[in-house]
Amino acid sequence: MDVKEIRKQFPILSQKVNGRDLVYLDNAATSQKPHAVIDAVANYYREYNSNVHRGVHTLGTKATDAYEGARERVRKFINAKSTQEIIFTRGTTNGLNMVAQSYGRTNLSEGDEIVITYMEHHANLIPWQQVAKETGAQLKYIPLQEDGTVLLEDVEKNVTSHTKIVSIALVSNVLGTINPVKEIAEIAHKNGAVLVVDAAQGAPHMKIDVQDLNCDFLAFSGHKMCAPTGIGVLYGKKNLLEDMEPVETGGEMIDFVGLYESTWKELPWKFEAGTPIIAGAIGLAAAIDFLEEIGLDEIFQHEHKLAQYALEQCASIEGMTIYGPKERAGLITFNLENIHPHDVATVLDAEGVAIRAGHHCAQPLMKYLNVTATARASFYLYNTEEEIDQFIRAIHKTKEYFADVIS
Ligand code: 7TS
Repeated sequence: MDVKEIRKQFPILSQKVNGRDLVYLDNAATSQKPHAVIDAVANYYREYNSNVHRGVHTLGTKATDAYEGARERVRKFINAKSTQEIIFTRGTTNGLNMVAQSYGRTNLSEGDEIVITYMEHHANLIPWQQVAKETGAQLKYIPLQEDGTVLLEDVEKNVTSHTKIVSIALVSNVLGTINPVKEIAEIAHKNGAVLVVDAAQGAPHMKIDVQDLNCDFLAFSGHKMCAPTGIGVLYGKKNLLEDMEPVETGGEMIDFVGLYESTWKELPWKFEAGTPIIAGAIGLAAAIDFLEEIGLDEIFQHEHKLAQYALEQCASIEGMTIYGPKERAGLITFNLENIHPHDVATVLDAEGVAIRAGHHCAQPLMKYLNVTATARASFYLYNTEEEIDQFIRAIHKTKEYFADVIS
C-alpha cells in the first residue's frame, strides 16, 4: 500500500490547521473523501441529474442505471445473494431504526428478549429501548471482560429461548474491539433469534461477507468509508425482509394505490419511500471502487499496524490510560490523568491534530468504564506513522502545558 500516493487522492489532507500540517485522526466520526468520490457526485449533478425509476428520458435512464448499478456494487462488496437484500438508507442509525421498528414491532411481544452489549453505540441501543417499551420485550446486556471483549460463554448465558433479537457492533467505536459475530450468529440461530450487526466501524476497514457471517441484518454508513454523508446500507435476508412492513410509505414504494388501500413494490423498493439518495448512492459506489482497488485486507493490515505502533508509543506515557483490548481495530481511546479529554482535544487541535473527545455516543459504556468522557484517535488508510509521532508529541505538549498550569 502506497500511503503517499493514497494521500494525494484526498485534497483536504494537504492543508495546514493552526499553522501545522493537518493530522486527521477522527475517522471513526467520519472519513475524508477522495477525488474519485467527489468527482462521481459532481459528475452526476453536472451531467445527468434526474430522478430515478420514472420517465423514459435519457438523463432519467442514466440516473436510474447509476443508482441501481450502485446497489449491485454494494451487493458484491458484502457478498449478498441478491440486490433485493440491499436497501439504501441515510446511514447506520436509519438502518438499525428500520429493523427495530419493522422487524421488532412485528416479532416482539411481552416476555421476549432483545440482547445487546454494554459497548453499543446509541444507534444500536435506543431503537431497542424504544421497541422494548412498545412491545413489553426486555432489553438484556451481555457483560464485557476487563479488556473490553465479549466472551462467547457470556453470549451463551444471555441468549435464551426467549431471545428474539441479538444486536451487536462488529467493531466498537470506543474500544476498537472486533466482535466474533459469526460465532454469535450461530448462538442466536440455535436459540431461534436473529442477529443484527452494526457494521458502522467494520465496513470501512475490513472485508465483510454477509453469507459467511450468516447475519440476518447488517447496517453501515457511507460517510465513514470515503462516501458522502446521508447514504447508508441496510442488508437483510430476503425471506425476513419480505415479511416485514415498510417503515415509511408514500411515493416510489407503492405498486397499486386505491382510495383506502395500497400495495407495495417488491424488494428492495418497498423500503425506499420518496426520492432516493441518488447522488449518495453514486458516491458510495465510487468509494467502494476506490477502497477495493487498494484492498480491504491491505487497509485493515495498515490500520492494525498503526494502532499497534500507537499503543507501543503510548505505553511509556505516564498517566495515560488506554481502554480496550490489545488486538483491536485502528483506534485508541484514552484519558490523561487530571486533564479533561475536551482539554486534550483542544490542545491537540492547536497542534494540528484532530481527535474526538466526549462520550462517543456510548454513555452506558462510559458508565461501565467508570469515566464521564474519553479522548479518541481513530485511523484510516491515509494515516501514517509520522502522523502518530506528531500525535504523541502533541500529547507530551498537553501534559507539559497542564503540568505548568496545575503547578
Ligand atoms: N454504530 C457505531 C458503532 C458507530 O460508531 C456510529 C457512529 C453509528 C452506529 C452511527 O452512525 P451514523 O452514520 O448513523 O451516525 N459513530 C460515531 C463516532 O464514533 N463518532 O462520531 C460518530
